[in-house]
Amino acid sequence: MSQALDEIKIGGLGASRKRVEDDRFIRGRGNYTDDITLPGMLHMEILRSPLAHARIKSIDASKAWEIPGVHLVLTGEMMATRNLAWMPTLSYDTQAVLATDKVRFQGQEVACVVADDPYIAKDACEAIDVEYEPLPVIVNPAQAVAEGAPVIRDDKENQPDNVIYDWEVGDKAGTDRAFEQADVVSKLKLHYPRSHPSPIECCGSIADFNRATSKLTVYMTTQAPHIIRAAVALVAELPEHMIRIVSPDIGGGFGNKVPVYPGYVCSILASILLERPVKWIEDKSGNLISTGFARDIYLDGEMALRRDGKILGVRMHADADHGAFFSDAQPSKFKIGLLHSTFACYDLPAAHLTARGTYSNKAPGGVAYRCSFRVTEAMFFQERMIAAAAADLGMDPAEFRRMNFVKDEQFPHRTPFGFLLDSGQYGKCLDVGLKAVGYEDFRREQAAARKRGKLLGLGISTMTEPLGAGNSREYDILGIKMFDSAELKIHMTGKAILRTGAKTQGQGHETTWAQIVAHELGLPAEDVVVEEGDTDTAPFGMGTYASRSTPVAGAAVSMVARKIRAKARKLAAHLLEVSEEDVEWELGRFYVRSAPDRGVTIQECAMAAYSNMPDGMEPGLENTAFYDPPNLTWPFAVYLVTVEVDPQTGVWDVLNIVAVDDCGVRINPMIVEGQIMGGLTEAYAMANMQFITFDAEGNCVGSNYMDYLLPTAWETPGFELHSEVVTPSPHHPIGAKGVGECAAVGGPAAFVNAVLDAISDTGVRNIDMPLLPDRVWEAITSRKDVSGAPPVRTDDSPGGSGGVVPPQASTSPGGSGGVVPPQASTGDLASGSGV
Ligand code: MCN
Ligand code: CUN
Repeated sequence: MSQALDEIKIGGLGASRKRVEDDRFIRGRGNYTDDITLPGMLHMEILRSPLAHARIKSIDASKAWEIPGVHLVLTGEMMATRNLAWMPTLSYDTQAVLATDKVRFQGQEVACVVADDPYIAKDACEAIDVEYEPLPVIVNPAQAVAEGAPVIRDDKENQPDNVIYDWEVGDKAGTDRAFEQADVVSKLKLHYPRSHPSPIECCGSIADFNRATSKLTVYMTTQAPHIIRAAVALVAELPEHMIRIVSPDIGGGFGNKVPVYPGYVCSILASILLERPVKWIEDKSGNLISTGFARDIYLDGEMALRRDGKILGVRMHADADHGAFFSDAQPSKFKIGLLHSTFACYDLPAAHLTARGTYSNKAPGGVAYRCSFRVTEAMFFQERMIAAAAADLGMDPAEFRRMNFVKDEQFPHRTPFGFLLDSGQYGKCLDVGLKAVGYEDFRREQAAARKRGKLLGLGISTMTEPLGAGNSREYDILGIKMFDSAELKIHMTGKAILRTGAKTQGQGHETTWAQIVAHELGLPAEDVVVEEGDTDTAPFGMGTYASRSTPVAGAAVSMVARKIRAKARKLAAHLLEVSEEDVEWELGRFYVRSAPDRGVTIQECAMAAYSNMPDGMEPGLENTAFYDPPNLTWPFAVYLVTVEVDPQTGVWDVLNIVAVDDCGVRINPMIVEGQIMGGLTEAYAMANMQFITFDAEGNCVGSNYMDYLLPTAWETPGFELHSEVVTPSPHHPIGAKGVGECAAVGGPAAFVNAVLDAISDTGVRNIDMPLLPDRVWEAITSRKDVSGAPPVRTDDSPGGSGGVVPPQASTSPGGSGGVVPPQASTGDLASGSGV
């Protein structure tokens, strides 16, 4: 009798298995960095700069040293003696660990104190006397390139200005021709404001240097432990095999925990100097003010259109504000991440993108927040531009999209920017979404409601995201090729441990990787324990970001399980006393082809690997796979949002959200839905309430949860999720595509398009995020766009209490430029008018 195992029953592919990690989390038994206490451990706190740009005239730490319980005060000067005042970033720039010459953003690390407890350390920080000489401040790209702008990075040779890069991609001549042939040219310009991943757990590290063994162990909140090990080896010049990076449980990463932060480096140096464990746990304001933010990009584009709705070409320019150091974690070939994935799902004959990155007196960052390297900005611009173009043509936005989609039979499809899309059914996803939202009925209702003065709107957004970097031919970070890995050890009783080079931060890898093993080997998922994040035990991998884990590490899990199965087949042939060619496989069991009831289970094969292997066979049942994907995976999604806007107040309420996600084969449908709901919540937050901005002096406005709003369950709308469209990735071993970021990437434009649709009678083409009620109200009453960086209201800002950005006031991003001298009155920041 055949021992057919039901895959769902063993927790294999497609099982909505409960997350195994949640058991410890909901019992309060998680093991986060701050939960770890080591014998003799000291505590470190950071002194941050109150000014955005200032020369450091002197630092007097003598009073701090005198405070009882203080063990060490680190300053830039001391770091410099060990060549550690500066460190390399992941984008071939340098970043100050502790400031020596100047401070370049508010919140920059100036000194560290290590003490018996964090309170003493904090008090001692306040006892450090720093004398600053304020310098003119730059808070946007227009100011950065304005004439006479102060050079922020005067520490660098060959850096005469504030430009980090000028980059271009695509076909300029072909795009110019498309515009010559266009019947209609549609234009759009917008700002995607700075946002912050803001995980609930802040960043932190515990460095533990043991002089006796020369071993450095660092427990820390990193999404990419092996990259950190490499960085520590190179920066601190320590031997790599003497460095162990351990990422324990992580309370959310969202991209915030990819970069290398000064706090990590200082805790390591302090531990080496003091030969005691040193713990640094960032506070919330420190996290919001100084660690990797995202976006802050000005996008300006136009679309060449034929009268019948065919898109002929797209031209785009991006101005990205990277803050004081270019510290993006992104593939090194692409200066502005994968922004050129924009319009990938549309069949464009030609496209051209130029991008300029500039320094400013703001915290460094720019790339990471649920985004796969700026794909969020790419998709936001794409779907806002598509909506604007449909309006200019007087076409239905759904039909306009359908007409221009890459069609099912066109895959694999090469985009004009050079990406190769693997698979998709875009039209089908749109159909499912339109039906679910009741498109035709809503349009009728909307028209009827408008007659009664009620403003209803429907916004559509689609997204396709390049997920799974590498392949190693095109993708590397600092020259390290992007691939990933999995190691599987099957013990003699058929229980197993799996380790990968990825690092879960809430995504549920401990649950889903075991499901892949269950699918490949027929072992019950509960018999497979998954471990990630310890560089001493995990195989080398590039970590978890860019939703690359399923496309790359997940593929490696399949591949290593298949290696194990190949060896198990030999063991089965030996046990069954037949030749290997006569052995067949079904889930969990090998059997003799001619006598199907003669079989052995995978568990029996495991036992044989340790107790009864054939002569000459290497014992054991363990293996490792490194997986270098042939291509990225390209999930697709359609998001539809309906809203009602109150014309009296500009307040808008979400009526309905429909999400149709096609991420290929779903390993765990419940986890996928959780990822989509989380992403939609963040999308709603970005569209509705969230931004971190700066006044003219570079003061960060929004470095606390009073100003930087996180949506709770109370304000988050409900979602209707659809999973009926499944287009497997043709090159992924189990046909899965990434999904972790999709909804955060594609979601924001659906909300904005919905609000703009509701007020379409006003002729307003753009309101920049966040769509706060006052901005929406301003647009309705002025019948003008409300664009630019979010305004900061001050008493003396032009327009008095208003302070709303003049719509599209100038042609340059962020306004007319003009550098603001320090301590000058706060001008209208958003228009960049300065003084
Ligand atoms: N999955 C699945 N079937 C698929 C695709 C994915 O079952 N076809 C499952 C995976 O097995 C995994 C989860 O969904 O358990 C997410 O997988 P994937 O899309 O591969 O994304 P990663 O695991 O690489 O996670 C990274 C992604 C990123 S880049 C950000 S940012 C983000 C996100 O995940 N940060 C998160 N989701 C997050 N969710 C939580 N809870 N916390 C974060 O910090
Ligand atoms: Cu861009 S945020 Mo996720 O890739 O860690």
